[in-house]
Amino acid sequence: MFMRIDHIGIACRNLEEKIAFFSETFELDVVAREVNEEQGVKEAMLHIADGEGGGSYIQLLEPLSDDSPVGKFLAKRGEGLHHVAFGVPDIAMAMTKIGEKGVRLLDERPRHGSMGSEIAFLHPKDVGGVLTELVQAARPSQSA
Ligand code: MC0
Repeated sequence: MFMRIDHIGIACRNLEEKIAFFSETFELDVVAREVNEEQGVKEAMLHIADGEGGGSYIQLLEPLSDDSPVGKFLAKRGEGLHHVAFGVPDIAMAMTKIGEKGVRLLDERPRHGSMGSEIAFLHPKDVGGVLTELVQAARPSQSA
């Protein structure tokens, strides 16, 4: 079901500072920046590698407000690893199959994610304490 790790999401208080650190330290290019109002984040994608079905990235996340998911996470746990996102070929099918196994889906239907992807989250309490995201990458013609 999982094709690859699409990205790991890292929560931070200052996006520009963290972009500078990760891009300089690990020699990674920023390939996308976005404000996602629905998710309450300002974010940047740093490219690591390309693989079957899409690339893999570090995603840096700064909250748009204190009561957003990332804002609450920062207040409770501080900066650090926020979620792990797995690439799937068909997100609707993956959601159905995983939901049938008793894992709580945090989204009833796929939502808009980075770079034209479709995303859905799984409850961290049902996945070993790790907030887990499913990602169906945009087809090349959609991501331009
Ligand atoms: C909360 N918990 C986490 C967690 N966030 N555990 C592991 N990793 C995380 N990131 C734990 C808390 O410590 C708490 O455990 C319990 O879950 C309930 O948390 P809460 O602080 O009371 O907050 P809730 O329940 O209101 O919300 C938590 C929940 C929420 C995960 C359901 O944040 C959510 O729906 N997240 C999905 C959307 C999201 O995160 N969007 C931002 C990234 P204890 O033991 O203390 O009870 S958007 C994104 O990434 C997009 C742009 C993309 O990839 O393209």
